[in-house]
Amino acid sequence: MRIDILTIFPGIFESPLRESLLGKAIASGLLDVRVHDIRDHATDKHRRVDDEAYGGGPGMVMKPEPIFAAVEALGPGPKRVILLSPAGRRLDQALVRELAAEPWLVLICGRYEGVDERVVEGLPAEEISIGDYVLSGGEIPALVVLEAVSRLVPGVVGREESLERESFGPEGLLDHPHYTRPAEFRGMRVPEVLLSGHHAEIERWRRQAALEKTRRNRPDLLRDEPEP
Ligand code: 9D3
Repeated sequence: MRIDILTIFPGIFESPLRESLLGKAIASGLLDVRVHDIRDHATDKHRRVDDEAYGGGPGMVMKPEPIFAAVEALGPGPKRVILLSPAGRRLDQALVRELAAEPWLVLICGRYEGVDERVVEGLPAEEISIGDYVLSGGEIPALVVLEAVSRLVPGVVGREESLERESFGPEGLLDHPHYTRPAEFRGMRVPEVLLSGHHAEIERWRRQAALEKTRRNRPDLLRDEPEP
């Protein structure tokens, strides 16, 4: 799978693309990730990528020309172009699955107050948000999309983990609590049933504990309505 990232801060991507699972997937050729500096496609001598907002107001807006030029420089081919934007459709695992089935993604990272709307309209680009909180730009969201999507590319994640890749936990519950040695740490005991070797009882305990954690942390997952 090919993923091109367009940004005015290419340095942000250096270590995340080098380290860990993502680094290995890129080194092994499973993922072809390329980072491009939008500023390289500015045409004026000051290499400007932003300008004042029509209609006034505080904050600058990213100009459309360098972004169009950066996308067009990628060459022909079937691309799904995404603008990371706080005004986008919220990312969830269903959307991640959809994106992972594409051969070629282009992720455009906005900065400043936003990006000229003709990027959305004319490229065209679909807007995706990673959640309802305010960040300073689309770079970290692009890394979130990249990491979530790459885990679903065959071969990126090992066989054992890939068994649980499909759903967001069984029946849409949060994961059960996990423990490792020692059996007692600072007075806190590992639940005895987990030490018992009684697999049916362990399964029952885990399901109950997952249900309680979901009720406490994410009661919205237990209602049978779709997400708002
Ligand atoms: C005053 C209105 N703000 C929108 C909520 C302005 C604004 C805030 C943050 C404009 C741009 C940004 C930068 N954020 C992103 O580019 C971004 C983002 C985010 O802030 N939260 C969640 N997902 C994303 S994806 C891109």
